[in-house]
Amino acid sequence: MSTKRVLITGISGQDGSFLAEFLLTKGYHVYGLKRRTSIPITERISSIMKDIVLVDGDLIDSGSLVRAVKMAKPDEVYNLAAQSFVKTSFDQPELTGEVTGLGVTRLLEAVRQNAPGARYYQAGTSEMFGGHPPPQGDDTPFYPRSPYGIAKLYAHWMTRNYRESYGMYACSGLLFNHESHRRSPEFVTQKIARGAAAIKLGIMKNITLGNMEAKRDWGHARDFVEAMWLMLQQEKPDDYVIATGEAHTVREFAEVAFSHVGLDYREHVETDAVYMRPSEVDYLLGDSSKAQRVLGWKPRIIFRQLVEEMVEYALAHPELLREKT
Ligand code: NAP
Ligand code: F7E
Repeated sequence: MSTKRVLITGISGQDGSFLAEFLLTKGYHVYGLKRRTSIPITERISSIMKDIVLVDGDLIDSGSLVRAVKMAKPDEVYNLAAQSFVKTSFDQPELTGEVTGLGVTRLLEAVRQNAPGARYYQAGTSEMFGGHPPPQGDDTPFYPRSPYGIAKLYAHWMTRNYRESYGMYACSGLLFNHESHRRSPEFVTQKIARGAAAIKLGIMKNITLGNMEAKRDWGHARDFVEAMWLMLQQEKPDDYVIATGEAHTVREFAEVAFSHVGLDYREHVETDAVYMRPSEVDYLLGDSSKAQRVLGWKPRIIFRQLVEEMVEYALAHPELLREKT
C-alpha cells in the first residue's frame, strides 16, 4: 500500500469522486480542494467523507491554492476543477477563461513554489481537437471550437511549459467524453438516461435535445480516472490521448437508452434550437494507441454497457428525475 499524499481539485465533481475512491484503495492520503457554496455539494463524495480531508479553495484565488498545497504537502496533484460545461462557456466565456484557463496557471505556480517535486496531472480534453476531422490522436493538430476548448488549450500549453521550463513532472491527459451515473444532469448522456427513466416511470412525457447528429467517443469515468493515475506513475512525464475508439451519435445514445426501457425514442424526443451551440464539434473519435502501448491502459466499459448502466441507475433513483436541464 502507498503512503503517498495527493491533492485533488474538483474532488466534488464526477471524476474527482471516482479518482478519490480509487486512490483511497491504493492507500493514498487524500486531500480535496472544495469551493464554498451556499449549501455543500458533497453528494458524490458522501461515502468517503470520513476518509478524506477537504480544504477550502477556489481556482480563482491564488492564496487559497498556496494554502491547500502547503496543507496537503502532495506527492501528486490532480487538477480536475473547471467550468466544464461547453454550452455554458459560450454564455460565460470570461469566467470559463478565468477558472478553466488562468486557474491552471495559478495552481501550477502554487505547486512550483511550494511542492516542486510533486507530480502534476492536468485535465485536458478532446474539445481541444474540436473541429479537426477524426480520428484524433496524440499527433492531431488542435482546433478548439468553444471558449471552453480554448481555455483548456491554454491550460495544456501552460502545463507543457512548466514541464519544459522548470523540469516539473507535469502531464496533460487528453480525455474524450466519459460519463457515469454521477454525470451532471445537463450533459446529454445524463439528460437522455434520466429522461428515458423518467418517461418509463410516468414522471415525464418528453425530453428536448439539440443537435442529435453530433458524434462522441463516450467512455466510462471509472476507467478514465485510472488512466490519469497511470500517467503519473511513469519514468518520464508525457501527454496522452484517452478514448475508447468507438463513436456514436446522440441519436444512437437515445435509441439505446429508450429501447432499454422498452420505449421508442422517436415518440419522446423533441428538438429545440435553444440547445444548439454557436459552433459545434461534430465528430470526436479518439485514437488512444499510445496510452494503450505505454501505460498499458485500455477501456473496460464501452458504449452499450455505459448507456444501460446510466439508465438502470436512474430507474433505481426516481428522486433524481425531476430536474429540468
Ligand atoms: P465536473 O463534474 O463538472 O466537476 C468539476 C469540478 O470542478 C467540481 O468539483 C466543481 O466544484 C469544481 N470547480 C468548478 N469551478 C471551480 C473553481 N472556480 N474552483 C475550484 N473548483 C471548481 O467535471 P468532470 O466531468 O468531473 O471533469 C473533470 C475535469 O476533466 C474537468 O476539468 C473537465 O473539464 C475535464 N474533462 C472532462 C471530460 C468528461 O467527459 N467528463 C472530458 C475531458 C476533460 P462544484 O462541485 O462546487 O461545482
Ligand atoms: O454534449 C449535443 C451537444 O454537453 C455532447 C464535457 O465533459 O465532453 C463534454 O463536452 C454533444 C454535443 O458534452 C443536447 O451539442 C444535443 O455535440 O454532453 P455534452 P460535450 O460538449 O461533448 C468534453 C470532452 C469535455 O471536456 C467537457 O468538459 O451532445 N447535444 N442535445 C446536447 N448536449 C447537451 N448538453 N444537451 C442537449 O440537450
